[in-house]
Amino acid sequence: MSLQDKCIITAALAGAATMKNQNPAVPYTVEEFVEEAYRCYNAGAAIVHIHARDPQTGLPTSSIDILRDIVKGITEKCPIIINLSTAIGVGATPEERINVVKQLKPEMASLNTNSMNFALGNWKEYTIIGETVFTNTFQMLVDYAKTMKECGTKPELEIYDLGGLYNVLFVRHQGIFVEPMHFQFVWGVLGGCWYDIGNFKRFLDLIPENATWSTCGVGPAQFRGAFLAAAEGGHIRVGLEDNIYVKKGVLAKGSYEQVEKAVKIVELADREPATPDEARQILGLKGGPEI
Ligand code: KMH
Ligand code: ZN
Repeated sequence: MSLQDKCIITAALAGAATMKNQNPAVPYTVEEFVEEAYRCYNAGAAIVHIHARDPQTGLPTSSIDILRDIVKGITEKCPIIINLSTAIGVGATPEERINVVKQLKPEMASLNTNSMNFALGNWKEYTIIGETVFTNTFQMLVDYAKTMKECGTKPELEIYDLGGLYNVLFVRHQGIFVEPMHFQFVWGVLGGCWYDIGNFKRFLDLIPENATWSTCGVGPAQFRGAFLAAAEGGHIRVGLEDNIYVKKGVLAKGSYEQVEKAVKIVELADREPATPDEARQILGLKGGPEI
C-alpha cells in the first residue's frame, strides 16, 4: 500500500480538562503516560499528543522537568512520534506555552490559531458549566510559528473555526510555517465549530493543496470526524483528552481502546494505519526528539 493510503492515528492521552473521576485511565504520573503511550503504539497509533499533569493533583502543569521525563520515558520504550501541546491548560502563560518547544524541540507541537471562548456546556439544558477565554493572538501565532521553525518542530495547526483558518492563511505569507502545512480540524468545542459537514467541506476547500489534515472532536464528534477522515484521505486523532467513551455510554479502557477502534475504521476505508516512520515521511518530520 502506498504512503498516500496510510492514515496517521494520533492518541491524545490526557489533555487539560479530563480527570480520573471521569475516566480512571487518564494518565497523571510519568509512568502512567509512558504505559498508555506504549499501549497506543501497540494498538496502531503513530503519534501521541501530550499535556503533562501534576502527578499529585492531576492538573495540567507547565513543568518542563515532568514533561521531559514523560518524553524520555516514551522515547525509550517505543519509536512513536511525540506531539507536545502548546496550550498546556488554563493559566499557562504565553511564555510557558512555547517554552515546551524551546526546551524540548519535539518533532511536532500544537499551534492554536485564534482566540476564542472555550466552554464546558450542559448539552441537555443548554447552559454553561464553566468557561475561559483561550488567548491565541496573531502575535502569538507568528512568534510560536517562528520558534517552531527554528526548532525543527512541525506545527499541527488547530482549526476550531473559519476565523482561525483565515488567520493562518493571512500570516502564511510571512513564510513562517514549516511547509507543507498540517491542519487539525477540531469539532465540538463550545466556542468553536460544532461537527458540521458544510464546515468540513469549506475547510478542505481552503487549505493549501499540498497540506495534510486530521480531525479531532469532543465527545461524539471524535468518531464522526474519524469516519469522514478515513474515507476522505485525512488523518485521525482519538484519545481521552477529547472523549472518555469508546462507544455510546461505554467508557474507554484507555486511549488505546479508541486507537483500536480507529484502526478498524481505517481498515474499513481500505487504508492502513501509518507506522511512526511512515508518518514521519508523510509529515516531513525531522526524526526522534533531541532528548
Ligand atoms: N483538546 C483539543 C480540543 C492543544 O493541545 O493545543 C484542543 C487541543 C489544543 O488539543
Ligand atoms: Zn491538546
